[in-house]
Amino acid sequence: MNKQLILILVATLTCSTVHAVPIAVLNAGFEDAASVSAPTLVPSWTDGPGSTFGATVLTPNSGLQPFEGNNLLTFQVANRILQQNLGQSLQADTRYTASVEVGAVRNVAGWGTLEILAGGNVLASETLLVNKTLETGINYSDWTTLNVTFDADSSNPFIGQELSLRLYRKNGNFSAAFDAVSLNANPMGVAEPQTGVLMLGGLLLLLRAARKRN
Ligand SMILES: [Ca+2]
Repeated sequence: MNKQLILILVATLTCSTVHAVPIAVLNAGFEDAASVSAPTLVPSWTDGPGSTFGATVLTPNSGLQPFEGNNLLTFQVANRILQQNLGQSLQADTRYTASVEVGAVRNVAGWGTLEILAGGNVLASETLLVNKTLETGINYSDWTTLNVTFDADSSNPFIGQELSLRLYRKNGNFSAAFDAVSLNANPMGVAEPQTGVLMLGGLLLLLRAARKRN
């Protein structure tokens, strides 16, 4: 085999194995036992600006079951915010992808929101309607993944400021539930695995053609 081709193949494989780096979110599934005994205090999370005692950790024995573990998070009062400061700063040329599972604990309308922040500034926000009765909503007792993505380029004014995640229920009735929060950071400009696989496929075809010529 041509040495150059071998080097290209190795480089392609190396490129295609780069993965997103998870950023630790504490008590991400609301499983910390203290949550349940003191439901208005959610360990590792704090109330967001202007929000107090809005979040509740439930250990349901009927209706919506937790996406993972024994507990889920919900909000008994609208416009309450739960926030976690992550102890890591916003990095340039990085794609951040946050996700949370959103469900409905009541058969009424509710809105679940997930936000990525740096230095208290909202970088990206997504909201999911939770309502059994609307076709566009999530079915009662189902979970749907809510994803939020933000690309921090080198000119972003909040580079170096601390990252946070926020969960909240903007309006509506007591319905939206949350579980399994996560955040990943992925350096931008790195080939996605799919791209690497495609490149590898092309290179193998070239290799086969070169062999035939010899
Ligand atoms: Ca859980």
